[in-house]
Amino acid sequence: MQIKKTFLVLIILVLAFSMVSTAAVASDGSSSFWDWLVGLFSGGPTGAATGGGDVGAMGDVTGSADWFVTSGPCQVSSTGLVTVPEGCADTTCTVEATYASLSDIAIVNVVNDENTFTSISSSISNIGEDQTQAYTLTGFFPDGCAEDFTAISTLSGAYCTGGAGSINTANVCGNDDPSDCTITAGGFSDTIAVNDDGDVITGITSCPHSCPAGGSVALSCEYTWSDGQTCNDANNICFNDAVVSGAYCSKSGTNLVCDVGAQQCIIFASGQTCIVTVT
Ligand SMILES: [Ca+2]
Ligand SMILES: [Ca+2]
Ligand SMILES: [Ca+2]
Repeated sequence: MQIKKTFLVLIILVLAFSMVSTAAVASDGSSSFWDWLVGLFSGGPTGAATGGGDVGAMGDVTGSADWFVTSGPCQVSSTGLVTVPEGCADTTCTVEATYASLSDIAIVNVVNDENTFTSISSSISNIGEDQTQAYTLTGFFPDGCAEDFTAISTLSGAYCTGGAGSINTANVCGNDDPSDCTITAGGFSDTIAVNDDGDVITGITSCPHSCPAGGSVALSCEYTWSDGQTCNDANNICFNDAVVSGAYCSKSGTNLVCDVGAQQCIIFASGQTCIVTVT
């Protein structure tokens, strides 16, 4: 984006110096600004006026001098009015004035007038599980200027670690959408979504080994997933999904019931099966 920061610098440079031929009498030189301007031209060929004492030889030639900006973004008018366009960083300008055979320069410090950013934005908005990725974090000021806050950024979230430009995500068991990462700097935050990496159910584990004829056994089971992890996630819960088949086999609550006469019961869940021997 276009980056710029507002500067509101308006300076009127009053140019004065000692001139033996000047009849006009300037101010008494008591202000520091005036003293500075006197000092500005104190090395001039016509001799120096000094603060205090007799400054009757000084004249205001602001409107008569030629003004130039020799460095920096400033502009100066024919009457010594310095203006600065919007920008995004502290800087300096060099302003030069010449009058007759005299010249000197002034350094104008241009100070950034926007120091508080009001929003931040991460360079990435989502990331997969089990990834490491670089990011940048940009803070935006009300005038549209931007600044890089990557180095001071921190990360939080159940599956996120890192900060300062690097994000790491955990491998999250199951196929639920993992909770987001929050990236923070200067009291502002942005969200990085963590996406499931496409895990699918590949099997059932932890089924009951056996079931006593005429009795029952807890119908505990878990899914195994394509990334090798084992879990029941928030909405894929094996013992809830389980359908029981086989003669004299049934499901009662969270139990597998094996009536007398059953030889084996089969547990089906999400396309996977496990066989329970009746003893
Ligand atoms: Ca995974
Ligand atoms: Ca997953
Ligand atoms: Ca799920």
